[in-house]
Amino acid sequence: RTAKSYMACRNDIHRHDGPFNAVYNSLIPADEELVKQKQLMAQLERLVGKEWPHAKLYLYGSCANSFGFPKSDIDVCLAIEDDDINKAEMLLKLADILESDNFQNVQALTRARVPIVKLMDPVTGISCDICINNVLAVVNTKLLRDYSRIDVRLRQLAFIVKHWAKSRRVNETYQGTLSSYAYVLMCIHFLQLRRPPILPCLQEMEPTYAVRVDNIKCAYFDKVERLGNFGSNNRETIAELVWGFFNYWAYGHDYANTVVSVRTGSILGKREKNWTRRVGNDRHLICIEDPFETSHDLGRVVDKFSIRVLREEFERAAKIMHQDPNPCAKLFEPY
Ligand code: 3AT
Ligand code: MG
Repeated sequence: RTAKSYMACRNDIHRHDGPFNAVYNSLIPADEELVKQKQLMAQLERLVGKEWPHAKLYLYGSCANSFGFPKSDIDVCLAIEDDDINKAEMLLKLADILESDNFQNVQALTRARVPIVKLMDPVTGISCDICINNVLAVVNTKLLRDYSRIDVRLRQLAFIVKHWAKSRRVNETYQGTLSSYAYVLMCIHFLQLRRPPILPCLQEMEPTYAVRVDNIKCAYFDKVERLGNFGSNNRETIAELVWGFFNYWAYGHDYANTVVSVRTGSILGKREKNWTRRVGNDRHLICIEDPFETSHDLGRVVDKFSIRVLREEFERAAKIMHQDPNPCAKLFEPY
């Protein structure tokens, strides 16, 4: 393509804002769902409080980070400050309590990587996973939610990327593709690097929120309402950003040498993180640094087969954004 036709296609991209906005609006959960979630949480708090008066319940994941789709399962963390708890025993006890309270499909998965109790609430129809002391997830949920409050374009972009990833089946960590959490971090990072930026780097600012979790210091500026219209000098619209996002991951990202880092709002070298070679099953073929657990690469689930699948899907999406007269229809075509 000539530079001229490329620019023409970029300038013309705005006509897809309407369809992308329609997709976004169709994906936001209704308020009644939040009401039901609160109702279920109150019920769980009552039951847990009877047995463990010092325990606290927190929502985490997509039901609380503002990037959740309608009818998603909810993730709950039971936090208890007690050094000698036995998680497995506690989960089994919790499962007993829930079962006696008429919850359905109650199941304690004590040997999972993150041990949980699963349940279904027949009153609200909501399914729920409860884990114990996964407090880092509660904190990273808050970070994502705080970023989403700064500029609506993050939520729009992330919903569209998540919807694309689910439609194209590249949101399956068991198959070596990326988690929703990883995709949202990729979107935040992308918006931090726009010029002018659409999002700031909250962890590089004077902290107004600080907690220590599992010996990791988690601190950042969380008074985002004070930022005003941070991104307003950047006028890019949703269609342009979707275009730019897929273009970056298809053709712009240096997979061999770099790491995307929301923590620093920049691109780091794999070398400085010591992520240059495979260690065990961690291959670092696409590197996304966890904002708090900085030794953790969210791309570590990706292997040499799934990296190809992923990159082909990024290229497919970029081509559709460049060429297709109706990208919204094609982009989300089921795999
Ligand atoms: P879905 O809408 O369910 O796809 P989600 O945001 O609930 O999206 P996940 O189910 O992937 O995302 O994860 C639930 C939460 O668990 C999100 C994040 O707070 C935490 N989490 C997930 N994966 C990781 C990880 N690898 N490291 C740290 N925290 C993680
Ligand atoms: Mg989830």
